[in-house]
Amino acid sequence: MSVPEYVRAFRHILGSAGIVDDPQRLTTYTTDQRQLATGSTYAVLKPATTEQVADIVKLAVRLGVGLVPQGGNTSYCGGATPDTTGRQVIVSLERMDLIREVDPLSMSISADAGAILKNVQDAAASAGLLLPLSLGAEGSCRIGGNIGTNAGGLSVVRYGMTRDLLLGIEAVLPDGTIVSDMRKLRKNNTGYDVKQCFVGSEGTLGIVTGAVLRLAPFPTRRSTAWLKLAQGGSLAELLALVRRESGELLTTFEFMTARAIALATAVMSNPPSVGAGPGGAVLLEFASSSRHLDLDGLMEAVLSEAVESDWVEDAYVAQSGNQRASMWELRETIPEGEKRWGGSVKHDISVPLSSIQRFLDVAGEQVRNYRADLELSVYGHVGDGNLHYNVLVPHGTDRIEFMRLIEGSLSLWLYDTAAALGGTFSAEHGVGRFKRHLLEKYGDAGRIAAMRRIKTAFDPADIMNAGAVVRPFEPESIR
Ligand code: FAD
Ligand code: 2HG
Ligand code: ZN
Repeated sequence: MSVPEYVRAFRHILGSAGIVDDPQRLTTYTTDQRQLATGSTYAVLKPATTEQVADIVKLAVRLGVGLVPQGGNTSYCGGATPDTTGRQVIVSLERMDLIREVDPLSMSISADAGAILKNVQDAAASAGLLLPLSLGAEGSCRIGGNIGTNAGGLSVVRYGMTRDLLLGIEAVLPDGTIVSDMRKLRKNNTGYDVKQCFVGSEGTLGIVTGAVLRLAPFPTRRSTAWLKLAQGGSLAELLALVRRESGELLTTFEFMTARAIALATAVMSNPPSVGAGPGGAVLLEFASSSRHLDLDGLMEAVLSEAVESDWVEDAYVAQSGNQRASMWELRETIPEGEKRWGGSVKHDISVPLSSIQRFLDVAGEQVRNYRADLELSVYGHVGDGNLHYNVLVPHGTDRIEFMRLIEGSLSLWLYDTAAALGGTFSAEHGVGRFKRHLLEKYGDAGRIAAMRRIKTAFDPADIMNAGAVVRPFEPESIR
């Protein structure tokens, strides 16, 4: 069959509103958000219902067409971008964006997989509840993409990652079978937890079409502080102190170096003048739905203990909603600041909390030994042991060439250091197409074999997002 015949066959299922084949309109879907990879496709399919998803998957199997699920296309590892063969077709969930139900007593929300995260948060908030998944891309990423990458973000320290919030799922398997398990149950020990297979699978095991997510009471009170860290203070010990004294009220513990902060303030119209100490800065937040807790009093007590311990030089507690918002804006603008600087080579490192300081010390030494003039933008969700250890592209240097150079040398030193400390090369951004070689290099052989068995069981023909994460076994090697 020719390309126009494929397009006609998909249009027959989806109608004209359900397919984009105008080459000009395809480009926003075929390049990843960091503009590192441009794939090729002749169509973007936009189903409007789960049944349509099942029908296009069945047709794709019959025609031998590869499918690449896409949500908001905000991910970092090229998993939502087709390859360059021109044989894969994108399945965008953007027309499936309904909030299906908010159930305040069960504290759950169900939504189509194409719903934008911010819209799901807002729907929960209007019922007085919190969807505790929060990230800088929340205005454009979609629930299916959050599940696909097991997104983390800014309140994992309290609420966990997407995996921890998922109660139920609806998904289409690579042969067109619909898995319909949109239950709101906290307890359901009835065999394998199939929904978890889709979490972090980056579109390789099927297409998620709906999800039920766990909600939390909406925090009516928050206390937000900015801590300037002293030289030589221990981040892990500071975090342990804060955790111990704040109980379950801690929602955010975000670390930033002065350089990362400067990148953000350079692009903000009205940046707060909070700054960093010699050890960097921490954005700390406590939140509670209770009207009876004195969060600011607790924050003051915790901060004075931290200052006494010599880990913190100075600290400010936000005195208004505006002050809080601008502290948050500063943190969330760092990725944009890096972009406007001219880009960075990103390392989404995770190490056990007890090794954070060791990682920072060894990695800092490695960067200095590699090239003393390199600048770093280091920040991240230290409450979860996750550092974004990014190397800025020097001005006047070609971004892609620099990235290739660093990724073939310094990046491997950094990943070796993380691995030696029991850490990983991808904390929250996934594997996608860009980090497959790292999975092969650093992944446990048995674990990779198990992943390939799962992939083979779900998708032996490699219809779903071929080229991302792992390959299935060849049929003869399964036995
Ligand atoms: P996409 O990029 O469209 O897709 C991601 C992967 O999921 C792809 O492999 C795709 O094939 C698959 N997929 C998409 N939809 C489906 C579906 N319906 N069914 C099956 N598979 C699917 N990430 C974090 O974890 N924490 C952060 O703090 C964070 N901050 C960010 C800040 C900024 C400014 C930006 C640009 C990104 C940030 N990210 C962060 C990364 C990104 O936002 C997340 O990975 C997000 O979860 C991706 O969602 P998406 O809808 O854009 O997915
Ligand atoms: C964040 O924490 C995101 O802001 C982006 O995960 C990280 O751009 C990055 O390196
Ligand atoms: Zn992050």
